[in-house]
Amino acid sequence: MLLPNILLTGTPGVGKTTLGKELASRSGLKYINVGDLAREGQLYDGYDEEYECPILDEDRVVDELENQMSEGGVIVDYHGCDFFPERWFHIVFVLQADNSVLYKRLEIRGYNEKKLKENIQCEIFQVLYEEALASYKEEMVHQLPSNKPEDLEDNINQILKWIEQWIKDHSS
Ligand code: DAT
Repeated sequence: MLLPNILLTGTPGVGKTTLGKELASRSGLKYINVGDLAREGQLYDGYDEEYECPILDEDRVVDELENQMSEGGVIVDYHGCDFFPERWFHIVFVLQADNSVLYKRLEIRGYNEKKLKENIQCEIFQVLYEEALASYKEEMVHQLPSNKPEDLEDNINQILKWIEQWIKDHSS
């Protein structure tokens, strides 16, 4: 059976992991968190002194994922999307949260003032939405509100329906 690949993107803290894991458990698709994958495989290329974090080795991440992506049925979660091959994904969701909501979530995570400010600005300027629009066909890119538990439930149900329809459309 053919299964679709789904990209979940958006500013850190918008709820990609929460949605991705729940969606995986309810759809049977496989969930991959690119941040975790990079950490486990040390898929890094240097260290960013300004942002105090390792720099993702995007080519190695792509190589690492290629086989699974060509099989299908993968949900990918990452706060970036311009380095994945466009052909990998059948749909792209950009999660979005209100500033005050996002601020609280990132504060709880212990982000420092600089990192908090940068991420809130990233959300205000819809950086990930713009990146998704620049990287994928416009009709594939969908924004999802991700402020409250009801949003999560709505998003899951909506995506489950989309998956079901995609599978029907691609079975012959
Ligand atoms: P991300 O993976 O985008 O960094 P996350 O899934 O770790 O985000 O979520 C960050 C926090 O927000 C976490 O404590 C769970 C909470 N959260 C996520 N989606 C939510 C929603 N729809 N309603 C309420 N809280 C949510």
